[in-house]
Amino acid sequence: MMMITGQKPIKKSKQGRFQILDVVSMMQPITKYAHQMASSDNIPSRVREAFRVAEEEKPGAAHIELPEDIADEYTDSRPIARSTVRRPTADGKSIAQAVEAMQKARRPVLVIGAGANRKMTSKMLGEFVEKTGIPFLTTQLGKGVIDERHPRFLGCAALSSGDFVHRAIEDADCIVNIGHDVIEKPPFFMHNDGTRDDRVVIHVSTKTAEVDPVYFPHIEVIGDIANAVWQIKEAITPSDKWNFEAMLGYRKAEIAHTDKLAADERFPIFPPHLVRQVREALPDDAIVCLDNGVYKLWFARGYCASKPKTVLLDNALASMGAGLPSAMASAMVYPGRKIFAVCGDGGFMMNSQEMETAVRLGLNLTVLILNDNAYGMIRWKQANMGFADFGLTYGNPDFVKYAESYGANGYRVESAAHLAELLAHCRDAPGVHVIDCPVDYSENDHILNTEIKALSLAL
Ligand SMILES: Cc1ncc(C[n+]2csc(CCOP(=O)(O)OP(=O)(O)O)c2C)c(N)n1
Repeated sequence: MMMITGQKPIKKSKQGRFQILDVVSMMQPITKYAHQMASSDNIPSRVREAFRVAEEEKPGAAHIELPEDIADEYTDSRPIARSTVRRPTADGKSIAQAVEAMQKARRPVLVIGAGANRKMTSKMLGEFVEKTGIPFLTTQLGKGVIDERHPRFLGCAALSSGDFVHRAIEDADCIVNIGHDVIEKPPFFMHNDGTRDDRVVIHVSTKTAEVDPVYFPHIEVIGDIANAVWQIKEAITPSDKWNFEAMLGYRKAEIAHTDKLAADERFPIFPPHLVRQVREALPDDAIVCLDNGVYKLWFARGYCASKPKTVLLDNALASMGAGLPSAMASAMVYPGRKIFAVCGDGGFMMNSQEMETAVRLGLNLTVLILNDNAYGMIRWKQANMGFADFGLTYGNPDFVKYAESYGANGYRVESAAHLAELLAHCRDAPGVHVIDCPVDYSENDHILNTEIKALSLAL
């Protein structure tokens, strides 16, 4: 993302410090590049630089501040064209080390993270799994990089620990961590506390690993990730000593557990059932844009993504309020695809005024609000920490009338069957739709904190 903001004149100010804030310093910690233009002659080089930094791995936001007086200057400088850049490829010796470690292992596994969520990497990883049969799991930001209907898919690491997928990782003796990004909640922890840990960890990324007490990989394959995966795939010979039975067994148990929950048609709607319904209502290339709340865990675990970047979610700062804006951006970039934002009532209300923009721009999208009249995620956390339920409930507007007041369409779910009808209707009808869906969160704590851990541990 490239952002340009204005500023009062910097050379001479008639109004003293009025309305002047150091925006560049404010942007610095949250962008890859933040710069104030102090001379129009430098605009082409600074703009070119901002794009270079924003686009280079890992891509991110860049900010330029353009003060009024600089914007008003004349310059002979001309735009600077982009160069053609190829990312360096991984060195052959590191590829050989990785291949040797994987071939020696009995139970290798692939962990697919944020940095692997790129078109060519997705293709290469698909080919790699086809050739080797090595199972894979993803972080939240790696969701959909390989079709999750694949029989070698082990699950998405959405909870911090104790899930079926974590048991599968514990079973591995060689973890190939592809596109690891430290901003994500780690899907596994290495031990540096005397606990025996014989697992070999291979880090495949564009950058060397940032070492911390729970991550200090043994082998690093550094370079373009898609190319590295391709090189490893070409060099590796599948081993007849590999045994994935236990790992796949954990996944089988997870599917059985989720299937049972997803069949529950109670009203207010049960979150695992809602996830199932959304999946069934949407085509493969639909984009689900999650806000941040406890339902994100249900979606990350249970929504079967079959294509890359079809589940947009934030596993870093996880700011509430992102669901509707990311759905709007998706609808603008992909007008031909079905776009669904999934928000909590709390997160939706943080940016709900953007419905005006969505309606004005004529976007086609649906917002599904999971309504519990509370900050459900924090309720769950407080319950788990043994605190009294305090300060987390509130009243909401009438979401149907609220949507209508913006010129959007509003609906309220009255049963599980009605939810299915509404999802199908909103998928097929143009315009902005808002579905107010009462949810039953009463079992979040028990299932996510206790039941899953107990079931996976018993295997
Ligand atoms: C801007 C922001 N403020 C606070 C938080 C901390 N936080 C995470 S989830 C959550 C509650 C979300 O409530 P809601 O959107 O209603 O979803 P629910 O968990 O109830 O499904 C809060 C307060 C955050 N992630 N972002």
